[in-house]
Amino acid sequence: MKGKDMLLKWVQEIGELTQADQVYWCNGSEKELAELTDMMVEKGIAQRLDENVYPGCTLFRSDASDVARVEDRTFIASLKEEDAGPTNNWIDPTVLKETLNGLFNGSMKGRTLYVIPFCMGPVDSPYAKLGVEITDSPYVVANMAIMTRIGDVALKRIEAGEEFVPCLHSVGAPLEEGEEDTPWPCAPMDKKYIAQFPEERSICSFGSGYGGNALLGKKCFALRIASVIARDEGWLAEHMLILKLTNPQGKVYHVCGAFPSACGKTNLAMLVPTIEGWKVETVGDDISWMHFGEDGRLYAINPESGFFGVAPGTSQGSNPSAMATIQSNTIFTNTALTDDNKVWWEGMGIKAPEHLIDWKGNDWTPQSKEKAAHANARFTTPASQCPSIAPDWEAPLGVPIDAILVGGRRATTIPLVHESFSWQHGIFLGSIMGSEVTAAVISDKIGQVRRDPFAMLPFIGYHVADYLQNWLDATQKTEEDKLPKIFYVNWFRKNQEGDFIWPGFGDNSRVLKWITQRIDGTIPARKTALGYMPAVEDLDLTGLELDKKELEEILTVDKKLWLEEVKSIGEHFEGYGKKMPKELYDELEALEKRLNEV
Ligand code: SAT
Ligand code: MN
Repeated sequence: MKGKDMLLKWVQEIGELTQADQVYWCNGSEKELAELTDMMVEKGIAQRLDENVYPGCTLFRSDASDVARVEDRTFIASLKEEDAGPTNNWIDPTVLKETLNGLFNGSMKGRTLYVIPFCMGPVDSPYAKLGVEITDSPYVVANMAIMTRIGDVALKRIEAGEEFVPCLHSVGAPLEEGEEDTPWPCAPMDKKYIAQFPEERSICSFGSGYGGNALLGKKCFALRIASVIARDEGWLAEHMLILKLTNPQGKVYHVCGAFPSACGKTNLAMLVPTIEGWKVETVGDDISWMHFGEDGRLYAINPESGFFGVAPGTSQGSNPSAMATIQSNTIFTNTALTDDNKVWWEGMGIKAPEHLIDWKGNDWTPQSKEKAAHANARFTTPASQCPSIAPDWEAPLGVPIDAILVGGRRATTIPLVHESFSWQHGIFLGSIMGSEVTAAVISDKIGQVRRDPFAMLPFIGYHVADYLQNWLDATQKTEEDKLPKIFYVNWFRKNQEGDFIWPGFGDNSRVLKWITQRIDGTIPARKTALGYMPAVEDLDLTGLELDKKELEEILTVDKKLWLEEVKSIGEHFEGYGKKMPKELYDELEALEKRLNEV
């Protein structure tokens, strides 16, 4: 959609369809956000935390059924089914629109319709994209105000004639005359729809108020719709953190990392190195839009302006920068609440108090069987407050990327780190990524390994084979030696006792150091069947006491397990259909051959 007139027309149409009580245009001011928050506190939708400890912070509790993304209810409604590919749910867009029209009809009765113009990317970036979300959820407005640049800054660009993505959202719970509202209205599962229309470049989300289902700038726009735009325009929209790394000599590197939801992207993006003289600064923790610069290198911008991070497990030890960031102006969702109005969650590094109110609003004591915070409890917090934020995190043209990490949670098989032989081999590594499913999605498969190419399985807005082809095509846009080096990492290997072998968190800087040495060509590597790997001695392990045998184990190729892996990768490729690029089958064959040679 384009232009102010189209926007006004669309808002009017939706206002009539949904029968909202009133329409409110968000300007993005601090005053507006403060008033909205006051209103939500007054209505009992939100609770203010202790102003002395957590100024400007609120806590929300979701409905117990509405706690994470819903992939089964997420649709890519492309004109042709084959364009959605085998990994997406597809419904004919005409049919889906009819269903949605029925659902949105009167869905905002008794509620305010908020219009949120928003900008994904720095407002002065030529790579930024505009959107307008219509929602009946004030919680969504408050979150969007943190996660994106909302209001007049975005409206100005729309008024100047730029295209915008219309994003329609309703919690799907109209209020009849005199009916009392609930703190977290939403619709039952079979009425939830998270719908993307790739050709039209529009989004329609019904029935859920949570995270990626409702904050439509995030996964729906910045990944599903943007991946389609990126394919058409020749760039990349990816589920990746972006970090800036400085070595003791002051040399700077930028690294992107693709990891599935709840696999530590936020922690890695804010890592505090445990090795002397190294520094990590944060550019983004979830999404990276990468364009080819005039010099042929890939440059990344973070389209978001906040972090929607997993609370459980976040502590002074695991992520001190996140802990400092969330101290003010932060929205907490589904954490536990202490008797003195502070938040608490499992893995916060603070002993559980004798009494809490759990995420469902019930009394909780350390004897309780259930967790006090939901495993997917989240904080929504402004990036600008992060002590590790890179000074140039809003650079309009982005930062040049030196390395791309791919990885997931795998207790076995995948070594700590290996480097690809070539760009094509690196894309192969991204395409075979597997990870244990986390609580970031409502699923009965939590804990089971699923293939998740570039951590984009739930976020590719088109055919997965075409998506992988778009990655391969990078070598036609630039010379291979200008492209980032690709590394496959796995921080999550476990020993026989089920304990993690690698300490992770700040110690991941040791792996990052090896990666920069590989970029600079200052350290040799062992050539293995999988790729280039460090020997134990090649890693800087100063000050670490680790079991050498276990370390060797996570830096070895287990031929038997890998031959099984090859079989499973073959099946997974077959599942992607005939369009799968031949280059990836070639890589699989070459891998099998190398494995059989050792
Ligand atoms: O709920 S979100 O999709 O925004 C979080 C995630 O799964 O990464
Ligand atoms: Mn994510």
